[in-house]
Amino acid sequence: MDEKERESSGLAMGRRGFLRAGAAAGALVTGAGAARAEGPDPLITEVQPWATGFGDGVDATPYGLPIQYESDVVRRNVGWLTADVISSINFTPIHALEGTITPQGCAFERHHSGAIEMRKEDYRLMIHGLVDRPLVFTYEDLERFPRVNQTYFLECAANSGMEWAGAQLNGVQFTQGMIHNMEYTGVTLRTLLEEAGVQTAGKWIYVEGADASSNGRSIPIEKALDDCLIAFKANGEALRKEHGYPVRLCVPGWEGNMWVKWLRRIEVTEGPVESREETSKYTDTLEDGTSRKWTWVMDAKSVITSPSPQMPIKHGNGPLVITGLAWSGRGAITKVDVSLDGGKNWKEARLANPGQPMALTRFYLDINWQGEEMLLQARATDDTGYVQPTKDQLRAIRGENSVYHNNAIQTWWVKSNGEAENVEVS
Ligand SMILES: Nc1nc2c(c(=O)[nH]1)N[C@H]1C(S)=C(S)[C@@H](COP(=O)(O)O)O[C@H]1N2
Ligand SMILES: [Mo]
Repeated sequence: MDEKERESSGLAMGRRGFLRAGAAAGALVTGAGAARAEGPDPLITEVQPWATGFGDGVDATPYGLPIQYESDVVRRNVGWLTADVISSINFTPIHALEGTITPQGCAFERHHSGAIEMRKEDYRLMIHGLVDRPLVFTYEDLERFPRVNQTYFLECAANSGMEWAGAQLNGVQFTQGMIHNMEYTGVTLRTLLEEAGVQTAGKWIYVEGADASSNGRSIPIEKALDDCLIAFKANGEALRKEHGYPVRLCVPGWEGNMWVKWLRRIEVTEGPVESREETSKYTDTLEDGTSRKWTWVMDAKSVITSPSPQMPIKHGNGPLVITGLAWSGRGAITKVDVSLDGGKNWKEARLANPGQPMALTRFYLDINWQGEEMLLQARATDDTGYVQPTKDQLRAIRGENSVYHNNAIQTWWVKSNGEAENVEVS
């Protein structure tokens, strides 16, 4: 192989060869690459400040925060949604996250009476009611039961609740961001219920938190004994205060409201308590004005996170990665279809990993974009065969006065300049 051949094959080791290879690769993909080809890139040819001295020592940040350049990837709230920030909600920046795990530091928060601060030492969990042995557990007690690790999404039933009547909020963070997905470590609720001995008359449990709101909810005993988790770690570390430190309940696939934080009491009961949170709230108003209760499961849903209003296309024509998230409270995601034309034609997206039950699934569709306008949609299918509905299909049953459980297909209108807008294609 002579010099020339080595250079063109990309094997040349000299600076000239490296520059040429870099420029060629860049030019293939982006406009910026083409500009680089015109002259030397000082980021490559000049010694940069970060290479002329030392970086931070190992103890500069004993517990690290994201680098300053990522400081816009944060939870955000919508001021007009609630009267104050104590009983309020904010939204996960799902437009800017990748993979499926939500870092606790930017996972949305929903509090009915604010996030409380409790020491582990002050934690008590009581199980009583229709049990053979009423019990109280300390945090240390919980640590001595066999542990499990499970990844689950938590979606607030009100997620997308502002979008019922039409396109409202301009960003996937706000339209679909009442969701997070974490790997929980804890003890199964079944283990603790068996320790207490559930009597045959016990058909429900009532769970409540230690905060002033208590956020009490009734859960059928079948679900309690099936897959609920008493969690004390998330993503490997202690739960953050805002997510229920030191202990929260996980109710996989079911609406976020049931995932009681700062869990303090589990009462085994004959029937449901019919608390505020399951009667005046978290019920679904139907087309005819009546309300449906006990709609616990979060049905299959998906959304494109990029491009989206907060993630415009900035790189011009050529390869474009379309990506998003899909999930189902009834099981695993088996398929996600993506439409570029508002639902007329569909292409099957690539799942980054096989769908896991009741956890987020990441999908991709890699296209060659030539600046054409698009009406981007994603449509999820789960392993029960259920297909995510259009807004019209959902409204035919639910009317427009619903708040909760809006799992309709979302549309982003991507313009030829790469900007995207929340629009409705019913
Ligand atoms: N004790 C208690 N648990 C609670 C709440 C609360 O206000 N108090 N809010 C519920 C609601 S409505 C939701 S959507 C989830 C939100 O969990 P997160 O704040 O970890 O995102 O917690 C639920 N558990
Ligand atoms: Mo919620």
